[in-house]
Amino acid sequence: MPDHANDELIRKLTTALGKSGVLTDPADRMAYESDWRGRYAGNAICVILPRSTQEVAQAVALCAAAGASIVPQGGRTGLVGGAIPLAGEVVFSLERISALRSIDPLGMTMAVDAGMTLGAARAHAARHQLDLPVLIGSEGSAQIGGIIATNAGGSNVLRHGMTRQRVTGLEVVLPDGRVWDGMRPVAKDNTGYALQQVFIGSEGTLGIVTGAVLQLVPAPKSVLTAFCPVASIDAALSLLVKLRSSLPDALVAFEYMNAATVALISDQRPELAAALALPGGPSACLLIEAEDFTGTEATQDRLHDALVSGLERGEITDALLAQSVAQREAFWAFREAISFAQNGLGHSVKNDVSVPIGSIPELLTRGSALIAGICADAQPICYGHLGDGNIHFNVSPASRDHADALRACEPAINAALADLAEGLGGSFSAEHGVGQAKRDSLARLRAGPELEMMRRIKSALDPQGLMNPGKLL
Ligand code: 2HG
Ligand code: ZN
Repeated sequence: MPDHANDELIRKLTTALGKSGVLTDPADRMAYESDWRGRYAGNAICVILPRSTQEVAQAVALCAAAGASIVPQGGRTGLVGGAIPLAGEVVFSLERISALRSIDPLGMTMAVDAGMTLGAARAHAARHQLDLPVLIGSEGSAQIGGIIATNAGGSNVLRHGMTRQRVTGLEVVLPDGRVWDGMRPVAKDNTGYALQQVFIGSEGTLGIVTGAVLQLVPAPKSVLTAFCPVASIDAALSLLVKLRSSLPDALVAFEYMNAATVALISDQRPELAAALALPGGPSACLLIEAEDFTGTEATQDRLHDALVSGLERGEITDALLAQSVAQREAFWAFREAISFAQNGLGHSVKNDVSVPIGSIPELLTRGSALIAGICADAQPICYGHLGDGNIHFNVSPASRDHADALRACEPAINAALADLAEGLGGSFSAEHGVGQAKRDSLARLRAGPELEMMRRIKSALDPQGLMNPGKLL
């Protein structure tokens, strides 16, 4: 848009939201214009901080009238640049719309504003012995609107599903500024197209989620957590099968880290490795979690027995069982440190793929061979949610000195891994979405009816193409 049109839009937005609701100074905008990895950065016309759904609606209507593009933004914890402006958009930060609207302990639902953090929502639920079971390391920053717009996954998907499964109702500001109130706190609503599902995972390209009704679950009485060096990926899968049958409703997390990942953390965060006192050199490891609802020793005994037989069969070489909350936190701190630790090597390549669980060994072997053929000084940092078939097939340089070489190989690595995952019947983006990072894979691998349907939905709901341009499609 020409400068005078931008100025006019800023003036109108300021009249609607007040001076403190519109950030125009580059220094104030900066934090909203890039992601935490320093990978994506852009320039917005301005960043707005509306205080209510009505203010969002008013601001969207003003942008639509001016033909200005909009980037909805949550906690900026994403990995594909989906919430970061490119150039000349208005960033809508939802951070000031963060109240608890209501909680219904009997119906086990809560209605929240989209800008509430996931951590705050879980804390509200916990006061009623309930939980919002979305387990991601960034829960302190990630916002409800963001986890809905990206259909966040996490470490307990094998038990509780993706964010999609948690949403019973939504409130969305549509691209023309109208508000769709679909805040229904009921599990059953069989009235035609499940419209809320269209917005979940749409990455801000169809509207702005301003509120949600979320289905909660009873909070467990306690959580049992184990950390185990594992002999091989086949051994890990065989243990998974045993755990699923001995803890059918209790197994919530089955996380895998290859040996290079464990070595990376031991190197970059020695204090976290020391807290675990892992025996021997770095080997692949599992982080296993089960929930107990009985208040007896029964679940613990079953987990214990399954791990002992895993040890006897040689599937795992050790088993550390958390004896305290602090120890459990130490296990998870090690696991959640991986994303940041990769940054320490100067450049990281992210490929968040899923395949049917039985194909994981093939994925790892063939993927590693492909990477070795493309970039000599790269190391596969493979870890993730083995229990649901989702591996973060990431790649780091062998050392900081090789960061530029890896950067040059990134497109070829991404294409090879995306093709491999899709060829094995999986997805080139299991939980992180498409954003800016994976648009070429979407265009290449989902061409035909799938992409056409997406484009038609996009143009039906956002005919002006104002919502989050340059992302997803
Ligand atoms: C995780 O599981 C997140 O830790 C981030 O999905 C993965 O940084 C990554 O690639
Ligand atoms: Zn993940």
